[in-house]
Amino acid sequence: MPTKTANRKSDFFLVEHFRHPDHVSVMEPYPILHYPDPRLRLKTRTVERVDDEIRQIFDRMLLTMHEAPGIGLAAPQVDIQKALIVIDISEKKDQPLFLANPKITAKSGHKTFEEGCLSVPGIYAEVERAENITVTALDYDNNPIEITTDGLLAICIQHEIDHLKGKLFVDYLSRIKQQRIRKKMLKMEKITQTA
Ligand code: K1U
Ligand code: ZN
Repeated sequence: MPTKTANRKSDFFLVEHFRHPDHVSVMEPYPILHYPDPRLRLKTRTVERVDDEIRQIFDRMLLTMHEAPGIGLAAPQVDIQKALIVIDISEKKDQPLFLANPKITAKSGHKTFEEGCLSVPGIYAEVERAENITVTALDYDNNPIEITTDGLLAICIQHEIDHLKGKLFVDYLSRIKQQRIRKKMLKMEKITQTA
């Protein structure tokens, strides 16, 4: 996992690159887009291969997710329309999963879980998803991988893949709940802008 040294004044971090701790970059977390920003609805493009440019994005996404803090992040949340997600559900935050072009190839069962979203801060709601999933993707080293999983990881992967399609967890809620959340978010955004 990239370790970081905080410089609180500027919010820049010294980040050791994942798998290459001898390579250190100064990085700033990406700004996270908030609902109802229309850019969250843009579809993503698949990446041809995971090269150094993509790995640089992965490293910065991981920093952004850990700083937020969160357990997942998809590229559209930081205004990048590429099919990239990072996830780390480990307690020590040292087991990141980097997935490019993730695709669910099999799913079964149903599981309801109270979800949150870094793009909809302060809102939590129950969403029903598949309980067991199999996912194919390219990993940090451009290797094709297949993961079969359940529990929180399966939920988080489905939530992040939705982001890649411009879909948010609030879309699973009733119209009235969505309207309330939208109003609350716009009010919060106004307050933070004037503060
Ligand atoms: O995609 C995102 O916005 C990240 C989101 C992932 C997620 C959480 C719960 C269910 C499904 C998907 C978050 O990380 S929200 C924050 C969060 O859950 C959390 C934050 C700190 C510690 C533990 C969890
Ligand atoms: Zn989210």
